[in-house]
Amino acid sequence: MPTADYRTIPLPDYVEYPVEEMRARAQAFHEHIARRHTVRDFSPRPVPRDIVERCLMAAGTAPNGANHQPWHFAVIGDPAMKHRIRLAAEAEERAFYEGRAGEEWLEALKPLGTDAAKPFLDIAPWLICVFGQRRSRSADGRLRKNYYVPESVSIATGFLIAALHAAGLATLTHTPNPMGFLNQICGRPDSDKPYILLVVGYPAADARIPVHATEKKPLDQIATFF
Ligand code: IYR
Repeated sequence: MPTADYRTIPLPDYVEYPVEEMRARAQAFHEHIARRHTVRDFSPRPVPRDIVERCLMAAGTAPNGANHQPWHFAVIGDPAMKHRIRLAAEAEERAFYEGRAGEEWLEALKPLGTDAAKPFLDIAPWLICVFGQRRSRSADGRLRKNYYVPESVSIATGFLIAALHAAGLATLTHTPNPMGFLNQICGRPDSDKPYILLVVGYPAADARIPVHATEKKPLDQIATFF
């Protein structure tokens, strides 16, 4: 039943391509996104803020629960704040690598060569703390419960990573565990849960990536058609 709350407009900006062009575009996007690699060696070269802002606007278009857009991006370029984050993250990481992870997890991480040192948190020009909001305010100021928060935040983060890559920037999805310190440092309420700390910048001139990270499963291992 239509209600006063439910109003529609014609689909405003869909673009249909001929099938051959669709095929070419799908291939071009695959080739484009396959050139995105998680980078851990960042350059200190500055990145203009407006570029990050535009990528966040792209992230903000992600599909999400009830269109409550249950996310907040705390964007940190301030060196003192980045350093506080580094110190707090490294403290958690030391506990993780010195035992909290457990043997199986540490074994799984060996091909990535990671350890508790996170110099990129000082070096990269931007850190984006991605928070999921369990509750947030509607346009008219009412505090509402949010839905599908992890799913919504993950999709938006995927959009963000793709947007940053399209702009020519390198990213690292960093997940120190636990990340509660980000609420304190970024001044976010307890109802905001930190999901991912996205490190953003130019790769260092001599950046390297683990071979392990380049080994992607073939289609027949990731998809079943019926
Ligand atoms: N958060 C740690 C450990 C880590 C865990 C996974 I799963 C990774 O894919 C990579 C790292 C760290 O950042 O070192």
